[in-house]
Amino acid sequence: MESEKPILYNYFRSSSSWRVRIALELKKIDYEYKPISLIKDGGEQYTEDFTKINPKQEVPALQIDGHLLLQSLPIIEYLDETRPNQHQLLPNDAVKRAKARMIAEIINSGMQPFQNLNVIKRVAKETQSEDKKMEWIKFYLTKGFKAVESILQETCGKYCVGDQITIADLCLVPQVYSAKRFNIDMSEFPNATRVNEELEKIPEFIKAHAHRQIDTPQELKEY
Ligand SMILES: N[C@@H](CCC(=O)N[C@@H](CS)C(=O)NCC(=O)O)C(=O)O
Repeated sequence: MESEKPILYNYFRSSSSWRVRIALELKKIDYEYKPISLIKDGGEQYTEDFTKINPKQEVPALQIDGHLLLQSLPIIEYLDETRPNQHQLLPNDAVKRAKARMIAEIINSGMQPFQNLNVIKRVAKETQSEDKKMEWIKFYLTKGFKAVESILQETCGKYCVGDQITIADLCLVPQVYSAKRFNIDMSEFPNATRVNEELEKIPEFIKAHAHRQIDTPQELKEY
């Protein structure tokens, strides 16, 4: 295993980046934070240099152990497999592992893509309407949270799947933040709300929060 300090290319408010930041904290991995602004000058994700790092022009990307890894969920699984001694994020039990991945996947493929910056910009452009854009986001986030909530009814303990922090929790916290940002009424989702509140108390989750990063704008910054 190479000893160079890992580099995380990310953006403070990117929910996919945030998942990986939580994993790095839980795994006690010291890393270099390379901010890639998704808004500055039309978006640094589109620069030639960053496109060489991630041809899909998205954050996060993680340089670690001599490898460049893309896609938050495979990155988290890699960290879990290579650092199994700290906070195991995929449960040993096959059923619990499947349920944790199920929740993570609903958020990863069924919610985040619909609120992704380039997608919502296109919706606003095609419809010529900010209201239609907000309706679009609200529709998909509400649909996703309905599904997550019904699974949590069966799986949750202190956290999404029992009392162990799993990959599902790493996805839930940034997604709840996004939902609140887009004015989704979370009172419809009491389990997701309660689990999120529990997770938000954990020091590693606090450290990884969008409002505590080096590229967090001053007006949002919490110390
Ligand atoms: N499935 C990818 C999603 C990555 C992604 O969509 N990242 C967003 C921020 S959360 C992004 O970089 N968006 C740039 C854009 O929309 O232009 C992952 O989990 O890493």
